[in-house]
Amino acid sequence: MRALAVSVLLLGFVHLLPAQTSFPMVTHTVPVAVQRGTTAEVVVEGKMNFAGAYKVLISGDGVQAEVVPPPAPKTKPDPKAKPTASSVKVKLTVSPTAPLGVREFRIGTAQGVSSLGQLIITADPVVVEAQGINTLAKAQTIPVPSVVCGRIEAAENQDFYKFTAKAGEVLTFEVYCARIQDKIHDLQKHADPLVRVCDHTGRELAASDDSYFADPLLSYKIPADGEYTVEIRDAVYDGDPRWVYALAITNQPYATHVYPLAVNPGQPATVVPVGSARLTAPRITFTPPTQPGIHAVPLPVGNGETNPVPLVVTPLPLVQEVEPNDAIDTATRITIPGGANGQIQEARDLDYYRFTAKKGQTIKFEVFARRFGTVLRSRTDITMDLMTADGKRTIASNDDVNGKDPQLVYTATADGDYILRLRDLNNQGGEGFAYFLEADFDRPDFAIKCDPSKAMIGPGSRTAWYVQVLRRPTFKGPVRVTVEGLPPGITVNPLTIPENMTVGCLVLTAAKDAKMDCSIVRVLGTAEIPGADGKPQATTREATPVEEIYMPGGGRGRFDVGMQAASITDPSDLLEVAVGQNTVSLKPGQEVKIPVTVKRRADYDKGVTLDIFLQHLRQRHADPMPPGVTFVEGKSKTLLGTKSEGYVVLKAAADAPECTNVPICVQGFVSINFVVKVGYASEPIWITVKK
Ligand SMILES: [Ca+2]
Ligand SMILES: [Ca+2]
Ligand SMILES: [Ca+2]
Ligand SMILES: [Ca+2]
Repeated sequence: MRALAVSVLLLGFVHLLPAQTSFPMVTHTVPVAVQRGTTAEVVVEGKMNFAGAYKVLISGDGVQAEVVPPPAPKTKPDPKAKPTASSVKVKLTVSPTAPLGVREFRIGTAQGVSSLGQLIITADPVVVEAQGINTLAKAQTIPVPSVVCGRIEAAENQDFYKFTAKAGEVLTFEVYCARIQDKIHDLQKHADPLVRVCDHTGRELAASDDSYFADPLLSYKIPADGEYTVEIRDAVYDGDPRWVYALAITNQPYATHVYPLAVNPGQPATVVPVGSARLTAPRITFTPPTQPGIHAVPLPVGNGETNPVPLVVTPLPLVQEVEPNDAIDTATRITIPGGANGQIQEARDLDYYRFTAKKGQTIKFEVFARRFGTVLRSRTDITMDLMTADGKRTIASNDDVNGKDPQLVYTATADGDYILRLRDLNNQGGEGFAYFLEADFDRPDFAIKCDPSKAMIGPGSRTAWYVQVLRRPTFKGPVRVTVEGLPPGITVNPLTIPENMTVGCLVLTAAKDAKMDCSIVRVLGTAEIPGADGKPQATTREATPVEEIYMPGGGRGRFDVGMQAASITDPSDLLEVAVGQNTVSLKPGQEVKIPVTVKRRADYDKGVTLDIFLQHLRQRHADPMPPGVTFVEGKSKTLLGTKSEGYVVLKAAADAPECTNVPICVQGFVSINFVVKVGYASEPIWITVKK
């Protein structure tokens, strides 16, 4: 069965399209890397329908991307048949100064903006895998430095590349493969690539399996002038035609990590690189970015620069751990607010820190080291214990909150000293086990997320986004949500998420005369937060878009991404979801029944399901109802099948608190497959509860 699926993909047949209209789903890009300073064409492949592709949205600066129109068909197309395409060619023009690394993109098509794709901007020339290089004897010759783009296209696939190198050269081999699959909507099985460097006889000299999470990376010093090979394959000899990779081979200085990991914004800093860069530059002095946060920054070495290296930029005053600090009486002192740079130098290294707190102060300790889905790839999995000053009692412990990084929040019960102990969970240590410990008062703050991460809306139609607020315990206020960068013709309702709610509903409406377009948008949350002087200050946070991931077996997974996008499409399956009333005023204990009518496009005759929640298989991803108001699914008619009339019943509990004009909407969902549903929203329904 799988072999059949493989051949269908390889031959580029267009899949049988379901009657329902889906956004196109990107699975992979060939080749998956483009050299900066060049113009190149890549083919973006995927599922569903890429017909009518007209625009490419790409993250970051320095890259222009456009759709290359397909050649005119050789035979005259059937005018009644819907045009279909399983791929789209994209032309990329990359400026010589474009930042290096992985970029996110989406394709705008007549059916909607696609799920997320990723490609890589490289410094070195791109080489494409040749056919039939699956044995050592048939290895493909490549230059150094270069970036080979290929794929682990089938089970048992091994790709061999040969190159010449000189004695003493230090080469670094880095694979981008697993990391460009995490955000892919429909790629249930992921690659676990490995690389092996061999001499010309095939004798293994060095190998790497997992370095950047599942992606391999190794540096190797060439022992003698001659020819060498590098092999890439899946760790268990699995394969899939969608498993594309970029294998970068460089003789330039490379740093996997630096110590210290955290630096102050815009202030010259000196770090020790880990990796081949150390051979040319035992220490590197540079000026970090001015924006606090997690960055990947190329560091100056000689006349050139390294690869982008992960760094934390923080305005907090920084100290470095002072070894030995493996016991309470040698603990490194930190002040709050402040931060400490440390590393787990060797197996079983313990790092003790001492701080002073006053009774009632709430302090947040957060470690930055290794976070899946970010550039932070320290080798350590830190676990953290908070203890009394004598070390006799453990007050709290934490291992993982953000990826493998721990976080602890503690309200001091007495004035005095406390101890914080960091160690590696697996009792390992060494180079690259660097971490940054942030210690700050738990300030009132919030983050927001937006689910889903994209919208496809026909003229005159609507869809909904659900915005989730994640409040620090010390922040109670309302958050006003706004959207920037919508394509002309799309509007959203005003939205303020009150202090007793965590989810808000944004209904995106396309005007009846809206023209087909798509754009990258930013969803922003603004709240009044006490500043350094204690006075309220308007503070804005940008929402993290949540990409829907199709999980093996049919679950709806979610993955944080960087690009939120909205699109105006051709008229889609549902033209309108009309509700009997757009304001609801309830007294506690009262119930209301709202009639719902869906208007289908003339040729759309498949099922429709109504919902107020964003949910899948009873797993609820968003509930925008005000507290005490419930959606009584048992009394509602939501399974419309091929009919068009239904209703939803809402009920305010006897103790429901009062609220004013909280927006919700009814969505008509059209199922594309076991996971994907396209939501068509009603206008906002404004709910008020009044005693
Ligand atoms: Ca691996
Ligand atoms: Ca240490
Ligand atoms: Ca230590
Ligand atoms: Ca951990």
